[in-house]
Amino acid sequence: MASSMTQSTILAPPALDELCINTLRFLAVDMVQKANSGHPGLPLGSAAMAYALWDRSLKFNPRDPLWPDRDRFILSAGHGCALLYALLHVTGFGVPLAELARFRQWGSRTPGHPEYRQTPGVEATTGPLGQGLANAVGMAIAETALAARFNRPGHSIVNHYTYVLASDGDLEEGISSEAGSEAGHLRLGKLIVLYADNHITIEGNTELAFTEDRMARFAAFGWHVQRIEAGNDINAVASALQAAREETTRPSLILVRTHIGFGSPHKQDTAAAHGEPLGVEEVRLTKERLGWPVAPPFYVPAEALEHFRKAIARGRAAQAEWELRIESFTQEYPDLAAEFQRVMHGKLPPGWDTDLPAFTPAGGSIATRVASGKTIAVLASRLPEMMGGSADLAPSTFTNINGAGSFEPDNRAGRNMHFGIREHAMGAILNGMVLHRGLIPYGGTFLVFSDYMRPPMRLAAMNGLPVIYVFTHDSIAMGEDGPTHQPVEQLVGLRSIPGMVVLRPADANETVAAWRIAIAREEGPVALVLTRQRVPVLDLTIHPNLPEGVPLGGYTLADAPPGERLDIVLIATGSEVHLALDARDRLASEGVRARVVSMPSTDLFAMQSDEYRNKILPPGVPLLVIEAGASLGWRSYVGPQIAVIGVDSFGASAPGSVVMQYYGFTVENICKQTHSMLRQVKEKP
Ligand SMILES: Cc1ncc(C[n+]2csc(CCOP(=O)(O)OP(=O)(O)O)c2C)c(N)n1
Repeated sequence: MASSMTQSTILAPPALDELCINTLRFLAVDMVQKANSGHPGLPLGSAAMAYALWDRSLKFNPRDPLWPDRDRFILSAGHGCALLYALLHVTGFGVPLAELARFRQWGSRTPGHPEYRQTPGVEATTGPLGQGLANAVGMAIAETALAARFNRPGHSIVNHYTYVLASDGDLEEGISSEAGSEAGHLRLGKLIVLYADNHITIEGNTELAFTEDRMARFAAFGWHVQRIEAGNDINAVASALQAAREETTRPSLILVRTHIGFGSPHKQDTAAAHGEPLGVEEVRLTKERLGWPVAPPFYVPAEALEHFRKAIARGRAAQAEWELRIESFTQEYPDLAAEFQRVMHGKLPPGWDTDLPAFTPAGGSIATRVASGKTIAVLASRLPEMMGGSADLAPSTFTNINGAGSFEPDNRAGRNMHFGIREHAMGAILNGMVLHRGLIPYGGTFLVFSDYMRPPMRLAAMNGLPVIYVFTHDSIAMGEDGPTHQPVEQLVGLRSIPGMVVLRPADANETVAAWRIAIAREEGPVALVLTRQRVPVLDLTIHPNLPEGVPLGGYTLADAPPGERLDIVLIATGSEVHLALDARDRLASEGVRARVVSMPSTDLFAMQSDEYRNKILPPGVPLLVIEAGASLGWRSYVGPQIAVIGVDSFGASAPGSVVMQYYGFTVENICKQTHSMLRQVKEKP
């Protein structure tokens, strides 16, 4: 009797575990089969290790997916999302079975790749390989920084792990090296990556293109690395996860040998399992092989569901325990606790933007990058949640918060990030910091190198993440470094990203206004585009409407004399606004009545009412745009009757003022173009 009891207690758990793992496998298989598209291979191969994590260690509450101290789980291999949706369903998130049956259909909570805010429990949009892994680095940075800021002896209110499930593609992408190197350097001990080493990508075996020693690579980055040969051995995975958590000073990579399409008689270990349904017959054979009923589809055995749903009680208990901790923290540190709640809710403190710097012409010309640095200094003194830096260009981008220290392994309270020369990872890390919540992150580089971080900027915009980019050296006027460093097509490129607000301020005062917009924006990213060279300061006594004008995207800075007919509107952005003002004066002496519209943000201008836009750009009045960037796009912002002085070729190496002159950015040329436009208008019947 005693021995049979012992036997059943030994046998019962693995049998239940197997049942649970197969539930996940076949939910995913059935989802892909029903949708007739998707990726069954990764879920079949990785279900066991994902189960080991979710069942044995992941701290989450399906009934409150956004509870602040939950562990974060990022499926970096977003194409395998059928596995994630299956996990979310069985553990009791708001993803009912009917939604699994609507995988990849219009309006479902189960889109083709995980999308932030579309599915409860999805922490980050993933799919572009490598992004999720780098997002996780940002989340782990946020956890570490917030723990340093808020935890007190005996009060640990920020204390969670960031877990990633990554694939070969994630590790092949260069961003994984950038982010891996940064994470190793920063000693992010609470970042744990499970790597599904299944030897297969789309074109076939990884031997075709991916042969380096991945463990050695991550060890060289400063990671703790472990290998598991049997990917379905959940005890081995659980032990490795335990060892990873016990390693507190290095991030962990656990290489798990898995088999893509596990259990499929004809597709396991082949690329055919990767990205297409198994097929009705192969689904049947796979189910039979793993001892699963062929019908019905979307079968969830009651015992498995009951076991999975224990996650709800577990999660509630974990959250309740944390809430008790918060309570006692609040009693002992009421101000700090209120501050914690404020930053985690993304609320700005009262008075954060009062008395921001105001610049006067008497102070002399000043580069907008320098004005930005001065603005950061004031904002950061009021917003301790501001944390940012640059991709090794801080002395040029003026992104440092003076006196705030560097965020480094020996100074977790530092607020200046050193991203290294890793723009791509910087962009994705910034996304992860926003996704975590509790911080206002920003990152800077030269505008021309924004190209290196375009994929994460696109995701920031797609997901409405309020990341702030500080892009300096914003035109050919940056000069001597030549065409490799002179941005041309970047402005229009950034403006073409839906949801991105691009602001190119004309002077120091517009820069302050631009930062105010950037900090206040909750709906998505803002790119601040700033000059390297000094530009005159617009006098607020002459242009009192400047602070209210910038948030409208475009506004009249200098008008034709009141009551007189308007001949032309000169629209300029950034440093070219000053040329436009000078040209307006010259044109006045030549009998031409010109209005100058400063348009720091075409995006914000496009959001204004027709009435406002028609007031600023009266229909029928010719428009001349002056912007040292590609002319493409202007017509769509401001209408048909338009000419552009722009840059539609690459730049050249020479002092900035000389380059600008050769490319036509002179008062003379603006006047010449104006007269030529007006002649054409007159000649038209
Ligand atoms: C940046 C990027 N490039 C290309 C793709 C297209 N893609 C999707 S999955 C995949 C390769 C999948 O191989 P692996 O990462 O090993 O996943 P598995 O085959 O194990 O499912 C590729 C190239 C992508 N999603 N993201």
